[in-house]
Amino acid sequence: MPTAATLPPIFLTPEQICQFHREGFLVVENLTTRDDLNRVQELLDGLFARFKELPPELAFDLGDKKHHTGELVTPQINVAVRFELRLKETLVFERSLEVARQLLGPEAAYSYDHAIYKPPQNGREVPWHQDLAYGRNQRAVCFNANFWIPLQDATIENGCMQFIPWSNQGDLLKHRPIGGDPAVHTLEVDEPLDASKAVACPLKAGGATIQHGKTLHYTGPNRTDAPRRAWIINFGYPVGNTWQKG
Ligand SMILES: O=C(O)CCC(=O)C(=O)O
Repeated sequence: MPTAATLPPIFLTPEQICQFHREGFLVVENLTTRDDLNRVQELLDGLFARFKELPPELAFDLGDKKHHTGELVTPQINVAVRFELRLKETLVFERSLEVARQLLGPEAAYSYDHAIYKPPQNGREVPWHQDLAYGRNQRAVCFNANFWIPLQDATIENGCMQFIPWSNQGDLLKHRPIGGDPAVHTLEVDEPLDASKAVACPLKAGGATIQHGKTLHYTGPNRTDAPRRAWIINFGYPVGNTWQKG
């Protein structure tokens, strides 16, 4: 894996930029270094260690009812940079912003972020959904790029990202909380879905997948004995007056 000294500059090709806008996702390698991922993990581990002290509307379980007693299945911290500003000083943040500007335009800027940890053998998928269904910054989400950055290699076994190509070109589908349970935060598509064209994107640590706000995506359960950690940063392009910089 490259070091900060050997990391190549990232210039997306016109084909990569077109693929992102046409098919709704892109895989990039060598976005950052092992040392930088270690730093991100150190900062995020610090936040997960004080999960219960964070505001409950921002730190909750994605794999069960939003709030419950007992072990967390898929803990998530939203807007992690609000609690750990040093995340914005990492190389991966800087280089993701550069890539977002190549995809969206020079005014693209940080919009929000979240961190999702899947504990070993967590037994729970994140079902098919479109981020736009969550409704935050709805207009802006049409002009955004969501960087999913695994902190270790991402595999089908530990829950890498999977996408349905071209789904970004279709409609926003009907969603509901998993199982129709209003105590659950996590949404699932609530209409027939043909997942036979899904593309799984295993990824070496240091890379990222990037998806559009309407692209259907999914991650499987973590079936390994090691945690699967990911930091997700969303960059948006200011459109109209509904968009707020994070
Ligand atoms: O990290 C995961 O397992 C799920 C990520 C995801 O679905 C998202 O960022 O929208």
